[in-house]
Formats: sequence, C-alpha cells, structure tokens
Amino acid sequence: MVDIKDRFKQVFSVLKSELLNDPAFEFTDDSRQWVDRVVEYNVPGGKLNRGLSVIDSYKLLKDGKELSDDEFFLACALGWCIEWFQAYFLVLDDITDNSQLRRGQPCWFRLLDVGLIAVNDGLILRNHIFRILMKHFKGKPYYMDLLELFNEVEFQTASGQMIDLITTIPGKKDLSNYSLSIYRRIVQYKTAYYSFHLPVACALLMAGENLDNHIDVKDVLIEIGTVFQVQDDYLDCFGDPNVIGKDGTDIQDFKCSWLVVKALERVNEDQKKLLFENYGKADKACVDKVKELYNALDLQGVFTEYENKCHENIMKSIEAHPSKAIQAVLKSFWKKIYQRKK
Ligand code: DMA
Ligand code: MG
Ligand code: MG
Ligand code: MG
Repeated sequence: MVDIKDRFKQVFSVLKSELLNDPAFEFTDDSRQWVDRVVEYNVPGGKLNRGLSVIDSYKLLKDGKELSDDEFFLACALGWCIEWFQAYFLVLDDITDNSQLRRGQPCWFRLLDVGLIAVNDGLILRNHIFRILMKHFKGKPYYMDLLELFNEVEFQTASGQMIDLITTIPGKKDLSNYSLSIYRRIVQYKTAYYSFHLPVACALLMAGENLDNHIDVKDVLIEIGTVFQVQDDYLDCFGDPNVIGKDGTDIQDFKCSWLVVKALERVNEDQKKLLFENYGKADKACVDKVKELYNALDLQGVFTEYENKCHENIMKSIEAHPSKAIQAVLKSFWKKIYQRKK
C-alpha cells in the first residue's frame, strides 16, 4: 500500500505540471524553468503537517470511511494550497526577518541569482493557490466559501506579520511595550489562522459544513496555534539548527518573542538593564548575553511548565466538544505538535 504522504506528493507533481502549463500564460522555456525552480525550492520541502492534516481531518469528519480517488485528490489539492500559502509567506518572511536558512538550505532570496526577485516569486506562489482552486473547485457548491476563506486568512496572516514587524522599527523599538497580550495578538494572526484554522476549515467545507456553525472549533485551534508559535519562539533560541533547519534571528531582530515577554516578567533591575542594552543587536556578544540571561531565568523550565499546562487545558477543551469526530480532528492536531522538537 502506498502511504498517504507518497500519494500526497504525487498530487504535488500533478498540480505543479498543471501550473507549468497554465494556458493563461504563454510560457517560454526560461520562464517555465524559473517557476519550476521557485516551486520546487519553496513548496514541498517542509514537514507538510498543514497539508496532510486536511486529508486527515476530512477522513475523520467522514467517520473514517475510505475516500474515493476523487475525494482524496481534492483533499490533497487543498492541502497543497495551504503548503503554497505557507511557501508564499515564508519567502517574504525570510526577507523581512533577514534570515539565512530555511528548511536546512539558504533562504530563497539568499541565492545569488534570486535576491529581490524573491518578492515577485512570493506573489507568483500566492497566485498559484487561486489557479489551483479555480482549476479543481470551480463549480463545487463550496467554491465561493473556499475563495473567501483563503482571502480572509491571507488578510489575517499579513496583518499578523505587519504587527510582528512594526514592533521592530528602528527608532521606535521599545521593550517596555512588550506584553503577553500583544504577543497573543501577533501570533493569533500571523500563525494560528493559517496553520490550524485553515486546514480544518478546508476539510469542513469539503465535508459540506457551514463554517459559522463551528466557531468553537476555531477557538480551540487558535489556542493550539498559539502554543505552536510559542514552541517556534522557544526553538528559535534553544532548538538545534540542524534539526529545525533554520537559524534563530528573534533576539537580533528585536522580535516580540514569547521568551523575551517571559524574561520581562521575571527580571530584576540589573537584569532588566542588561536586557534593554543587548536585545535587538546583531552583535554576537549581545545575543549571547541575552541567551545567558534566559538561562539564568530558567526559561527552559518556564517553557516546559507552560507546555504541560497547555496540554491539560487543551485536552479539557477538546473533550468538552460534543462531536467525537471533531474531538478526533483536534486531538490529532495536538498530538502532532505537543513536545515537538522541530
Ligand atoms: C512566521 O513567524 C509566520 C509566518 C506567517 C511565516 P516567524 O518569523 O517566527 O517564522 P520562522 O521562525 O519560521 O521564520
Ligand atoms: Mg521568520
Ligand atoms: Mg517573521
Ligand atoms: Mg520563528
């Protein structure tokens, strides 16, 4: 039996080849090769959790019944739309975050022949989502809902990226502005909607559901998504770059990271002075001082405690849900991320 991930990847090849032969554009060999390279470099190389979870969730919503080939293909296509969505945002995120590595290779814009062409490549990746939706979902009763969903979530994500970025403007940077409530706002918008709400919402639409009837599911997914970004922030400092495939830049970039928010809650006057002086500087000595402080404040311990507390709360919220199928969807998401190392 071919496993789900292999079948999912086969659908990628189909979608890519359709995009490379899109009749709406008269491709030359050069332009086709470029798009091929943009897609191959940026779309399929991640953990694929978000994409695969559409298939997972859709199956669970259908009470585990085997999917027809057609249903399987469509669930995969929606999963790939989310992977494309993520690729689009990551290409741009790495430019704005001044990152070096992504998924164990140089960020796309770091390649010598790419540079700021990457901005337009991001837009191309974005457009691919709607080409895929148009080709495979036009005519479905939920087509309009899908378009609205992707538009809505894109707006939320871009807005989240904006509030993440404007806290780091030179001259306006001020650590005393950082708090848990600002933090939660940033991560809800920049991460939780697209990573957790979007896959489940796609599966619900395919299953013929009305999203307005599932607000409570969204709330739990936002909670899960918040923990996911806390883990991302934690790994940015304490993760192994060889495992997570990217280099930490949050301290240098003056990010409103969960770690700095927790540090601010715990510092004494001297430590506060040290943090204010060293946070947000590219200089390695400054970054190391901040990391030393994080260790002195036992932020690793604080994180472990936080993650375990969330485990209890999230399991409780999930088990309070009336539908067993939806409980299964949510648990499967939580299981995939709880105590993740990458
Ligand atoms: C990522 O935030 C959010 C989006 C929408 C890409 P981030 O900059 O912390 O992500 P990463 O650590 O992967 O660069
Ligand atoms: Mg980033
Ligand atoms: Mg970022
Ligand atoms: Mg990060």
